Amino acid sequence: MKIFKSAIIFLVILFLASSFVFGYSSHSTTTSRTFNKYEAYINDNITITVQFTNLEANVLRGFYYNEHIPQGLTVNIISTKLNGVDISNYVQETGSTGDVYAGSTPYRWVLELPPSFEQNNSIIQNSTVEIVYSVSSAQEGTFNFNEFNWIGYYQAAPEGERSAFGHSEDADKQTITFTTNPVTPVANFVGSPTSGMAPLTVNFTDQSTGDITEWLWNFGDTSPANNEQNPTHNYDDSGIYTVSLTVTGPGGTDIETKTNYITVTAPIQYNLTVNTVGSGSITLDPAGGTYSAGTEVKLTPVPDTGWAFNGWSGDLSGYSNPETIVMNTDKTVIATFDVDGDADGISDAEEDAGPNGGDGNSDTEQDSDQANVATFHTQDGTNYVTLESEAGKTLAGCSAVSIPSAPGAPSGVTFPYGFLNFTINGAGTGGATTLTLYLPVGADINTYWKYGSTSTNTNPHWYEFMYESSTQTGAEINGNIITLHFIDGQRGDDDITDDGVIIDQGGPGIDSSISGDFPDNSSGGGCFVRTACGN
Ligand SMILES: [Ca+2]
Ligand SMILES: [Ca+2]
Ligand SMILES: [Ca+2]
Ligand SMILES: [Ca+2]
Repeated sequence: MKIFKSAIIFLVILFLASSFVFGYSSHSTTTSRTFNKYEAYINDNITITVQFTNLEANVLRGFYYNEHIPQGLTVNIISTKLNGVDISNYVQETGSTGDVYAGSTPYRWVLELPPSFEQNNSIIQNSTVEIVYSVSSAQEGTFNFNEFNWIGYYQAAPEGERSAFGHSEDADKQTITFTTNPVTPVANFVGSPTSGMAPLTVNFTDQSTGDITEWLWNFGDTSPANNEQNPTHNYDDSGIYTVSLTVTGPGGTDIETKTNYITVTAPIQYNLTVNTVGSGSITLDPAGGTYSAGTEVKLTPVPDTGWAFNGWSGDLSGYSNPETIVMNTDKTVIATFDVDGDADGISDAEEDAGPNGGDGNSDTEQDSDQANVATFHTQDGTNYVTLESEAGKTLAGCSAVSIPSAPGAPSGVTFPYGFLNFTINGAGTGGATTLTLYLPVGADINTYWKYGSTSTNTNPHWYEFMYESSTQTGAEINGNIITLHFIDGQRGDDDITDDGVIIDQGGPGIDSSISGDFPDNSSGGGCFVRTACGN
């Protein structure tokens, strides 16, 4: 039983070393035939190693090893060793194709010739014969190695037990394949564009030929190497850059270097000059005042205490606060500041120039004297709007702002009055309050959108702010008059905080997807258009 187990373990080891094979033997010997690989390119070599060991106490004489080499293969004898020592005193024989099996040629390594065995390559117990040779093919093809066998003579054994032999079996068969040589890579590429102003984006296109498995780009700047086939690279700094592409495949490697290939020129710089009228300053983002062509600069007017921003001139116009400008030439911008007696963010001069002689909410008081009423131009300067918070509350920081350029803007909605920015103070912590927005007579809007944070999404985002009975917040629209319902800290309050302060940035819009005429106030039983009335 113990022997049986050992045999099983030995066979498992043999199986794992898959090319190590047994075959049949008439005496106690082992034979293996090992291939260093089973696939090769044409004209490349596959090396075959044969190992024979005599395990019997008797000396084995007259040993020869015989292979049947498939037709079409070229054989190269590499070495023959007895106990690790090269021997040359043996005979290498080659037969004719088909003289034993059709389609193969016998190759024999004859270590000793009977009857005298003068070569003296006797194989004593535990001696090993190692035969190494290689095969190659000049053409593609699959070749089946079927048979090997050996013969020897135990001279001192009893009569009838002297002849010895062994041969391979089905499990010893091996198929090898020769495939077409890979095409040697030749590197080449183009880049586009090859010149321009920093920062320059260049699209590189691989034009290499051959069998390629790996690309390695060096763009000539300090960036790390790139392994894409067709990369895009940004050159941030001016300079002249040499670009190289190394391609590698089974057939070799090649490099294409294009010296001084990419020319990046320094960007043109433009100056932004800012001037002020009145008492205030302008903050620039990015700061500096000198910018590369194409830079977008954000300008924020900062009035001194008691003053308010009142419009742009020079290379900007309108009232948007803040405003952006694109630097494509030298520019000069003037911000006008005027006294703001009621601290709502809109100057006296601006409020006094508003509709109805400066009384936009028609309460016979000048809006410039009312801290809860602010009248001012919309961002493009073509219209006036009036904001009125409840009596006892005050407005601050009122301004016209551009429509946010952030993604997520509602399609099909236009904002003819831009966006409006304001803060209501004195609402009481967690308190509810309303703001009345007076648009020009004849305004025909049907929605109100905001861009800001909500408790369910604290990242600024677009959302429609029509009245909801469930939250009691949102816009009710009645012709040119809009009532905005707020609750401190709730939907619509951009600070989403119970602090008694309502912050709003939003705008009345026209949603083209809402078709038909809108009923006026009288036809809806007192309900406003597009509100949750009746729910
Ligand atoms: Ca004012
Ligand atoms: Ca008034
Ligand atoms: Ca006012
Ligand atoms: Ca608040």
